Amino acid sequence: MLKGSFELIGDKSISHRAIMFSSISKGHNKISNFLMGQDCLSTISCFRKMGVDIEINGADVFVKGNGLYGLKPPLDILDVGNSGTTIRLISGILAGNKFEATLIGDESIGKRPMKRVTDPLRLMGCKIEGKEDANFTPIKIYGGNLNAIDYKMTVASAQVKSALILASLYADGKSIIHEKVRSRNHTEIMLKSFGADITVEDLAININPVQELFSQNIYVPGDISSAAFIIVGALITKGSEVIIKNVGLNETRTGILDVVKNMNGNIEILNQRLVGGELVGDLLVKYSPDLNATTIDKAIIPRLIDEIPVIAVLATQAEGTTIIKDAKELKVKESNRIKAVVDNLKLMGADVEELEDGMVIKGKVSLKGANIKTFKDHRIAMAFSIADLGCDGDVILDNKSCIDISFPGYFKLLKDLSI
Ligand code: SPQ
Repeated sequence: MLKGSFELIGDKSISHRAIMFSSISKGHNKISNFLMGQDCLSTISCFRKMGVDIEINGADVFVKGNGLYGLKPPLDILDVGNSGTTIRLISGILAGNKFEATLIGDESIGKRPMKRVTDPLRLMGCKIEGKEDANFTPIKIYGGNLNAIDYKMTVASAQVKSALILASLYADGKSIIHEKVRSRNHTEIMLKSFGADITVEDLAININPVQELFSQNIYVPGDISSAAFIIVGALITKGSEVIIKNVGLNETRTGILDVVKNMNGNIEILNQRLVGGELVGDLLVKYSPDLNATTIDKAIIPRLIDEIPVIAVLATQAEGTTIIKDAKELKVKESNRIKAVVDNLKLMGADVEELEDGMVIKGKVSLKGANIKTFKDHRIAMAFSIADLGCDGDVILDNKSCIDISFPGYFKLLKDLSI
């Protein structure tokens, strides 16, 4: 069982944005509770290569911003490692800067589609070269002289939206980005605090270019996507009771809380407060023996996209048929997360069927130990470490180190909470 309370590590999405926006602001920035995960360290490394002075001190990061037009041409290739957020968002910034830069990443990044970003950036007048018509790395961006855009997005993606908002800061007039479905809005919230001229009307984001962004002190709230593993662990293991402190509760990220409530999970939000424009609170989660199945589809999907692997584990412990659909995007994450979850759950004895855009899971079943293929995907590794908690036998992960991408210290925390 899991017992105790702990402070949650910083949010990955917000940590990336804090480094990027600080780097293109004017003045000294302090970022507290920064996530020292490998993905966020890749973002730091890319901006250092463009002449930004970034110092790490414990969980704080100090960034001396170069100003909106002050980045230097990188002397070296920019390597984003495993980070989709870095490559998508940085492309928007590079498109606005008058120099050439080449982006590469690891094997998984090499398979993740970039046309969703490079196509609209080309429409803004940016010259971009890359494998398969700039769909895959290496991608070379020749930035500068962007025209404004009025663009209807074709995928529900915060990364595409953010890249286009960032490019719009450098455009020659007002841009409008129309979202298909509302996705996480940390870029809009944080850029406004840096002085960007951004207004949001329903699904339309209006951006007027500005001369400069101004430095900030940023506190990064805890990552609800990381909390998700502990939430599910506590819900499914007998006798558990955990308090997770300092969880980011931005409404565009809290789909998992709605799902847990629909499934009759015992979860309570305590001590809600607003920190730097983001809602934060503590979560009290207790073992829930009477979980029921649910359907997860449509507009909630972007609000819990990264939590689906562990929600699937939860569904195996719920009575009835859980349906997850409209989640095709899972196929182009760090791994094909639909296949990875379905195949591994089958190995553990779950009743699960793969769909083109999701999966169907019938519960409740007793899971058994298995050798799990993580595909070096941090969310798959953590989801199946949670499946291990209630199962008969042992789960053996073929790779554990990938967890450092988003949750350094994960196994120590799990051990500290386990009694
Ligand atoms: O950064 P990366 O590799 O894309 O990370 C993932 C994750 O599981 O941590 C997705 F694989 O999160 C994305 C998320 O799925 C982070 C993100 C963001 O910070 O803007 C947005 C989502 O991606 P998308 O493509 O839906 O915009």
